[in-house]
Amino acid sequence: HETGPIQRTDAIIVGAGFSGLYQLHLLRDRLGLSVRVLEAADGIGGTWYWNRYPGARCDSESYYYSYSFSRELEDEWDWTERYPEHGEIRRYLDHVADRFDLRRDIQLGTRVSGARYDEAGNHWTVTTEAGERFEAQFLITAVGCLSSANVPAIPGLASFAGAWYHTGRWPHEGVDFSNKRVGLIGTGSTGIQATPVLAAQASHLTVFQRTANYSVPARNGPMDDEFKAWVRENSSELRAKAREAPNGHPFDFSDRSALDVSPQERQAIYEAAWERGGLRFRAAFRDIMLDKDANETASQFIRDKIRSIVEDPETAEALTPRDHLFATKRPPIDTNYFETFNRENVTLVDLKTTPIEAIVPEGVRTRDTTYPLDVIVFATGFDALTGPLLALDIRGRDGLVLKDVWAAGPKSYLGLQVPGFPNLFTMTGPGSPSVLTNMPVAIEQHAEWIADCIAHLRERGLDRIEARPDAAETWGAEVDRAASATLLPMASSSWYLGANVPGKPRVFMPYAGGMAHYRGICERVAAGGYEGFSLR
Ligand code: NA7
Repeated sequence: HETGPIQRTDAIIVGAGFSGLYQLHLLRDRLGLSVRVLEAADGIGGTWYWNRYPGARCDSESYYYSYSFSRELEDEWDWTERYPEHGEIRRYLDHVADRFDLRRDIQLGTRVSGARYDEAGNHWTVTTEAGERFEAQFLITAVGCLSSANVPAIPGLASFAGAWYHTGRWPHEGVDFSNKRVGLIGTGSTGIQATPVLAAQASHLTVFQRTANYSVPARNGPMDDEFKAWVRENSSELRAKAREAPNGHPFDFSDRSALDVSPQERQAIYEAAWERGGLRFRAAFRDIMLDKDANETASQFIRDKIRSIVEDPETAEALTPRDHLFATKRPPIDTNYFETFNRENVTLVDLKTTPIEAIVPEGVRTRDTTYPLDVIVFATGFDALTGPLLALDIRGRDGLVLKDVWAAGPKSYLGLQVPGFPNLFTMTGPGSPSVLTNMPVAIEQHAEWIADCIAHLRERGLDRIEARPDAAETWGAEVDRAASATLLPMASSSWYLGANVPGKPRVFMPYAGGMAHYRGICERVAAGGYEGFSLR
């Protein structure tokens, strides 16, 4: 049903998380466009609006998991912890929305159900579930990459007598786990964050693990005054370092190979990296993500750590990852994850030996037994990258449907545009390096590139930009090449490959050539008059 008058603006942005907020600021306040942001949730924050599960916090450190475009914003905001918790990130984004007066152009509680390009009028018509219609020359998706919750189709879920939740759709009032028998399915970054917190609250926690995972201690802690002062003093340098880094983190990457040092020296370097903690463990040697033998030394170090932490040898064995190498799936970081399996009230179920057969009214039934549960928590991840975009039902020129165009896997130019879909920009989409990057760094680059592109069109009296098919083909080959130059495609069960969603095409989706390199490519494309795009 379509009701009401069509509401017209220059641009429509879908999503009010980190991406949508900054894109709105740029298009409205720097370019002077009229902009409408449509957001499905009842609040801003995107990922951080939805992910409120126990233990939810960012794996990037707070002082660089934030916008860098405004020095004033940076100076007036104080982070309390090394890794910000979900609530603190929401408060930060609320502050940004207020500070830049963004709310007046954001319409909450508005879920987009379709977007159609009109060739004759050269505009996009966006429809919402409530039947509203919006029209704009430019459509920008800022819907996130990990926002379509993946609840596995386990038979019997509807029959479960208790309550169940997906971590990415967490009830805002919270869940009381006291005196509850809780089952947690999934041991990715989310399950690994949630496990220790759930174990502390529940009467019993059963963790259902399909793939054992590597994890490095986060070493979270309060931001003390000394550290805050250091961050302020070094802010410009830290931001510059993040911009120039392969993953948007201001890490000092070692220039040494893990294979060029003695075993004793290597062990000492890994021990120091383990003590320091966090995602920067990867930076201990330059070739951990590039060379199988080098990576194996890191993988083995973590396997040994797991065995040294987990007291029960059988549990330790089941927790030891063997199916993939360290960080070839998104590497989690944790606070007492492995230690939690030493608690009396925690049980690990290895689904590789006893798969889940069904969910029954009283709990989860595996091949050999039934685990009675009051609550099931699905930490089973997302239909990553393509899921949120396909949910918008985007239709371009000549009746092209994005879902059909991407049936064999996503194709894009620079991860920013898709041939056949003029004036549509996809922030943090497949083909962009965003999910392999400290996200705000990728987001700022995307938003600025898109704003510059629209400014370029307007200054020249042009009204349409569309990626050329040959450019998208070439970019697809570059995405493949970049992935093959790393160890990332080796993890056959990773969501980078779409492997976690049954029936999804197995294509390595993110651009693995590094954020800084990607930024350079995008800058050259723009400087060359938007090479690979047709401008009209
Ligand atoms: P992930 O990383 O996709 O992890 C999901 C976990 O759930 C993973 O251990 C999966 O096992 C498991 N899973 C998925 N489906 C099932 C079924 N059907 N049965 C049992 N276990 C299952 O999602 P997260 O939310 O942890 O993290 C997503 C991103 O958020 C993360 O990378 C950060 O960027 C932030 P599998 O490994 O597929 O065997």
